[in-house]
Amino acid sequence: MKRVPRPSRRHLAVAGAVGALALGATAVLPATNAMAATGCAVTYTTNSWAGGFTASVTVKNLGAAVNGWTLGFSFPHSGQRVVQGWSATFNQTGSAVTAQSLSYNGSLATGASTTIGFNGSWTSSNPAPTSFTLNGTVCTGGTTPTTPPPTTPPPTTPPPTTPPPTTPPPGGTTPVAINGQLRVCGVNLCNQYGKPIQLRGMSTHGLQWFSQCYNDASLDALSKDWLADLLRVSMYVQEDGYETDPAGFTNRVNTLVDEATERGMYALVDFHTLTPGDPMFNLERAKTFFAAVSARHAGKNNVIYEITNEPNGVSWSTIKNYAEQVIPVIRANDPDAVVVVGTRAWSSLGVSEGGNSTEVVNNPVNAGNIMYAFHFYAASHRDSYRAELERAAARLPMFVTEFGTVTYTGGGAVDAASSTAWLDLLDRLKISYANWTFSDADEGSAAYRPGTCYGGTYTGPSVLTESGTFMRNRIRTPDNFPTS
Ligand code: IDC
Repeated sequence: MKRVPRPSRRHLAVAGAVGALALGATAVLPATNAMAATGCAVTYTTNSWAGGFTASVTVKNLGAAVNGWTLGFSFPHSGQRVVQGWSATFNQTGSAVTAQSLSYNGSLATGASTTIGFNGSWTSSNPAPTSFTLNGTVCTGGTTPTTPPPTTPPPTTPPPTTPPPTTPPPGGTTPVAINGQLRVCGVNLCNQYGKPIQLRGMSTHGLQWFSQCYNDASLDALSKDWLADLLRVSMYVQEDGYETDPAGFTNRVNTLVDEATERGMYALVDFHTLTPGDPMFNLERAKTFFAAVSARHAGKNNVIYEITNEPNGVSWSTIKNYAEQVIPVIRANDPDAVVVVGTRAWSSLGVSEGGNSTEVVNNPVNAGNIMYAFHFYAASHRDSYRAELERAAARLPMFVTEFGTVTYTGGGAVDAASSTAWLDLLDRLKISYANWTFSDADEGSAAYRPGTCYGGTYTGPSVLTESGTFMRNRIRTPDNFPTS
């Protein structure tokens, strides 16, 4: 532990003032303003199981507006630890915890509230903290911290001879019921227990061409026959897509997100930019679209946002600039949602235009809880692309939001050997993926034979293409999501 020289009284007083100001550290608030934050109220709720818990902490500012805040509290019991937090930067020293606001939730007007949370661990008991501070001011705003009793009793002593009970996932066995709200932890996508998971699923084709393929029967097949975790909803912006009917396409996306939700699948909302390759061309459309969609689904825990499909012919710094303008629009409505950012050269981390992932590692998007997209087509992209993805995945949270078993044209024969090598790599690295496409397009990448979507039957071997058969076999294998 770092040894700090004991400050004199005078230094202490100065340190106190700086501490108060630190709440608004980046703001030009006079110290008195920050000090004027005389009140706050905190609601602390937990969902607890043997040895672990998820805490949700809502902070209401009853004092003057602040721009940047730090919440402080102490755990009553020495065995309580923050394991993985979200929507704030958590630090724990001994039993004292601080949670510092992020760029998107630092401004709290008088009367405004924000919710942060964390996964924690505990040993012999898990009581709620009894006192909170906001920028150093004690929260006396009246809300009593509450801790419902653990849903499973704490371990008994002496320890049982049978293995400790595993907590059944609350509320069912679908991917979303088990994993809940996802968040990025390190380079992984983690579930509500703070454990890395991989989502495996399918991408729609362009909604402007294949909406007949997305109905109750086909989505039931995807969830119950394919056992998919994820539906990527591909909404082209050009090529007769969103730009021709923003309200209509926003509705179609919203409906499909609802359909995925009903079936306990995650929904990946793909703003499918392709030509032109500069995402800035669609910046205003992206802001309008994501403001609407994120507001509509803010209360859900299964929505992931993919803000640009395949930037091409543009620099990484342009893509980063675009991301840093679109992400705050989403976060304003849905602060916890994971956002995926496309990468240079058709989401190849730059490789298809002669670059590599170093440009992202050295200049990441300035936002938390985000991942980066990587796309490949197995018959066109092989070892050198696999090597670059593996290298990048050690440093960056990666999500394969689109790939094909065929060539990059979307057509041609399935390359089973390369597809197997790719999926084995993604499984080993726990990289989530969506396959192009869950449709009956007349091209090798489509999972269903042409005409299937006019027939109404989506199960059984006769409706699947070679790619569909291959992908269904891969996706159907058990997920074994960790729940403790
Ligand atoms: C392709 C479709 C094809 C359609 C074309 C239109 O498979 O039916 O005519 O788009 O632009 C991508 C893109 C994706 C492509 C796909 C296959 O994200 O839109 O779909 N692909 O070419 N990147 C690499 C390959």
